[in-house]
Amino acid sequence: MKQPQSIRHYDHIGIRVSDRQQAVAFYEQLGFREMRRFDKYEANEMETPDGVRINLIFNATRVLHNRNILLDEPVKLPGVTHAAFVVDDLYALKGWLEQAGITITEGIHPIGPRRIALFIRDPDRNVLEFNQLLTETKIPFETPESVEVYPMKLYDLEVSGNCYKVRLFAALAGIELALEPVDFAAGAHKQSPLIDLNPWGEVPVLVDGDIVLRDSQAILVYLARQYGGHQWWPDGAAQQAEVMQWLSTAANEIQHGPNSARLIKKFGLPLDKESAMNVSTRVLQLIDRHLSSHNWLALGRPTIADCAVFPYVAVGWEGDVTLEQYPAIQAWVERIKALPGYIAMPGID
Ligand SMILES: N[C@@H](CCC(=O)N[C@@H](CS)C(=O)NCC(=O)O)C(=O)O
Repeated sequence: MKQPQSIRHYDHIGIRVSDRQQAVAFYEQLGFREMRRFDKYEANEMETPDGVRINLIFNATRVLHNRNILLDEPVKLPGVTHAAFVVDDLYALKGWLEQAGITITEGIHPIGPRRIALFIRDPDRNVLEFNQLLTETKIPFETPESVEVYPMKLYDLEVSGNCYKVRLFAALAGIELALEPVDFAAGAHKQSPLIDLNPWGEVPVLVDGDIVLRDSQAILVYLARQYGGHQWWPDGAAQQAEVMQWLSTAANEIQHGPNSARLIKKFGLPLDKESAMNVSTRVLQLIDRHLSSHNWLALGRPTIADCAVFPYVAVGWEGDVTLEQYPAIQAWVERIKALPGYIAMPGID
């Protein structure tokens, strides 16, 4: 159906506050002037010299603990959470806010390629965002010291299929990772600093700025969602669940089947070989049946589901779990190896 009218731009943003005097004084500090009062609506209208308007609505109850109920509570309620204003020079604003004693709740950082942003709160904890828009010739966030750029780091073990899942996906999706080899033989994964990052004492561990993640499946989800794009981690609930089924298979049957069999044969771990072989047979039969009518594990295209399941299936021969009986799996292995960006690991060519 055709839209009745095009929406041209914002007229104003309504901000509910609990203390009229305090709120008006705060927004005046930021350069808004009260232009109109709407007493019937317990509201006013304030405007900057550039014509940016807000309406303050004066009927808010003061919230205990000074929290913003849309942003600070663990249960997230729907609603418009904040206003974002454009300024010419965010660093000048930052300097002014510091002088004025207004707390900056989030310092200057890029949000996407289009803008850098900082956040403050008004006396009612309403969130205000300020943006400086970036153009191709003007990229101020590259220089200031206040913005730290972290290389993403993967604590890695070359012969680990779990680490390889992450390396493989990053290579296929063109995501840059700084590999940090872990001295497994010396038990580095059980000691500081790694044990502080992952109390499980396992690799892989991914560090992206202040985000620290263990578990290869979780890392795949994070990388795909954050950096990989829709191809690898879809938006729809049903599609995400379809991928998740296979991530669970990787963490369960593949872990206790081909992975365990390899740990026993190649690394001498005291696990139950018979159980590992039985689990392997069952899961490989299921996967082979699925792949006899599908090119990929989920969604009809390569996803992180393939990256999660592939390593220990393809390297299972090191634990006597071979693919001779599974022609559809063999063909899928070849399809994965033919993907652009594919990388190998020891035991898989
Ligand atoms: N669920 C974890 C398992 C990780 C895991 O078992 N990593 C092995 C190397 S492949 C490890 O670090 N083992 C050390 C240990 O168990 O002591 C994942 O998927 O990343």
